[in-house]
Amino acid sequence: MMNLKEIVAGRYQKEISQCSNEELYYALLDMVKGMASQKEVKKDKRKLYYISAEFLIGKLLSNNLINLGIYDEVKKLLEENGKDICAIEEVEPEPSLGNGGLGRLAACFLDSIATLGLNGDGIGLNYHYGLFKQVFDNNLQKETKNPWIEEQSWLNKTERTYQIQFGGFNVVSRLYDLSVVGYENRTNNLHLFDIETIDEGIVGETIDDFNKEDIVRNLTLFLYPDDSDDKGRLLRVYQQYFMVSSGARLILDEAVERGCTLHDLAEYVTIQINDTHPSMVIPELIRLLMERGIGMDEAIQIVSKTCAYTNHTILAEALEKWPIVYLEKVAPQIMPIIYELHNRVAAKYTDKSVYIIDDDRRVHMAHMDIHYGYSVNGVAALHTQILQDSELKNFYNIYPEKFNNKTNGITFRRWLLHCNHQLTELLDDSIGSGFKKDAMELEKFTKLADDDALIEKVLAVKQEKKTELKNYLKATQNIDIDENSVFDIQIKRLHEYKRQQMNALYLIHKYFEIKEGKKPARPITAIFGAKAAPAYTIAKDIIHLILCMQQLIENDPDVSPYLKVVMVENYNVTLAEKLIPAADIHEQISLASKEASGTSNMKFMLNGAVAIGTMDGANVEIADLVGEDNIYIFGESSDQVIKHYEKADYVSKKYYDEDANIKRAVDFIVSDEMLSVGQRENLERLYNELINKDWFMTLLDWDEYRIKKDEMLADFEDRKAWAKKMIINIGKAGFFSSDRTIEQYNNDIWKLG
Ligand code: 26V
Repeated sequence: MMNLKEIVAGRYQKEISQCSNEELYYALLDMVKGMASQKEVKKDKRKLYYISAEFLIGKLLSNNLINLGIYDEVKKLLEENGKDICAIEEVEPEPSLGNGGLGRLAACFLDSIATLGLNGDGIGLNYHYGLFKQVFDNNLQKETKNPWIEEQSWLNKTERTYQIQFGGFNVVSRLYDLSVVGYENRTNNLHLFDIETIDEGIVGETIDDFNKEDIVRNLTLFLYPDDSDDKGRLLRVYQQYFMVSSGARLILDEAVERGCTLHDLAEYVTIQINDTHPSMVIPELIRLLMERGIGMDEAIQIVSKTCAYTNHTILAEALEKWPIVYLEKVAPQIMPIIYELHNRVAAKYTDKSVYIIDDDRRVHMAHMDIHYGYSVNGVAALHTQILQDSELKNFYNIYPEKFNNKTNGITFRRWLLHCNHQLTELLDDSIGSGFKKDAMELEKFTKLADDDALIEKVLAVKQEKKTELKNYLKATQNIDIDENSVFDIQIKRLHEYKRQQMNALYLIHKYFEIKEGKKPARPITAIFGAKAAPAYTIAKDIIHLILCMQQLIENDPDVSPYLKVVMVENYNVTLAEKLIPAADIHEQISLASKEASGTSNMKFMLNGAVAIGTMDGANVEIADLVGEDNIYIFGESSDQVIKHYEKADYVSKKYYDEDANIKRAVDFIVSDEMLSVGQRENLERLYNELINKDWFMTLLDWDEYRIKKDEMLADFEDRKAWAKKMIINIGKAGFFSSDRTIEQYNNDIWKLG
């Protein structure tokens, strides 16, 4: 370890004990950056680039200390000087470079790539304000700026710059690097591109108060700016082209530095395209290869052996299709290539559903990836199956050999070692420390499920984490929760398919039961954390409903001793690290077929929470592993749901009319009580949506959900039997280590040395 004492003396002419937490944070930042940069990196011939519009990396200090193997040592040194490492962690701002699962997955993957000693870097954008910061005002979500880049930060400014050409003007792209420290292994890089001319000053009071057409100043200000209008959507295309053009140049330059002739690029490089946001890398690479003297046929061939595509959603509205007029405006130089790629497909196939350009003159980004990439993967077994059987069936028929599944995973360094020291220590004591390198060793824990002493300890760890959460929420958000209640947690982006509204309707039902004198065996604390996209009206209405319920119940002395609803403000990685270890129950209740995988389900399981969920995404694999006694499954299957869509036979009004409980709960949304704390416009809109449309079938599974959750809450009271479920969940979580996922990507797709 470098000498913290000396760094502190050099910077501040003080002793550690005399420093503020801020001073210590910056000194540690210095120290860790120094140590990371000193790591020897062997320069392999073949290299992976993981290109993604999002990297939701979370705070880095503790994670880097853990991965460098010096966390305990630093913690002790600080303690000896009267300092608390947790308080120092609080100083670090969280980079908000992602929306949710897709971006967090990319961050877990970088950790595992470095930990497995693989030669692979990330490529993305250095958004200055990132995703918005959520604040609640009058029970409504408001979006504000989320600046995270400080004078001293994890970013390293490099000398690498590129001229990026847009239709009619240029910008200068500059590379910033962030070290990705593997667990007791090599250090890789996250390459984040930015523009030299960015101007944070152009943003007014609200986050959409800036000139969206002033690309030279606004390009990297926000992640996914509001895309409800043309200008916002165009800005996204500018961002995407900027990212891939900068990235493609970096990739080619580095390959040449390693001795590549460009004709042999596919031996030197593999590029993983994370969803369709980076898909323009395909035509851009072809263009750059041609610019460097390679013929069109050969360039297309080379790129087709270099790029691989991961699909993360089957939601039609999330599969990008950019109008040709947008691309002509942003990057006219790649359009001739896209036409050529399209024409080659059109010459071969008569089925227009596999074309790149459709009759409305839109470019289907995923179609380009599938035709001109060498691998297509889904992110959980069910998801990949659905892609093959329905969503991408016509492509699967052409290229069965390209399709493969890679079930998602999570890094255990952050989601166990870092966020749950107590459980880590208990595992260390009971099964040894092998699980830290080989997650499958957790399986040994399941053999101890009947050990009474262990059961007590597992319950004690959970209790401690619940108390920690209680204290944290009190200190940071002034929210009071009862650590002896059951903690039921749903945290994820707000989307109708994830069905937070179904959970809310259950809680309204509980409210009525309590009013009628039917009290739960133990108080329930239902916790939500979610941001809604700024232009997604119904999602924001659901947040409004939950916040109104929070207030209404809080003010009702008949109900508040037994039920508490909490929506935490500005849910992010930092909050997830506190919430997940404290959960008793976690909600994975998406409409079957819609959640590609989910990854919080894996994090909760690893931390000893039990799921209530549908047979969707990775829940299916979790259920297979833990068995039916250790997970609460309900609801219609993905096959049944897909049939409802095909036949268009789901009518939510029918459920509303025929089930008195549903009717009572839905009506309560527009009751006088609710309207006394909420806005009529929002609540009525949500009410009407639920009974007249309900595209994601909230009411379909509601009754089964209610019955299952009641059963679960009753089971929770047998503490010993419940602890056994916790132990099985923890012990079976090894499969969901992102080290396993990355090993599979490497064996099947990347083939790095
Ligand atoms: C993008 C858009 C763009 C515009 C309109 C609406 C919309 C909705 C969603 C998205 C992003 C979809 C991609 C995504 O985040 N997928 C998530 O990926 C996770 C990692 O594989 C996976 O665990 C989640 O199930 C999946 O939803």
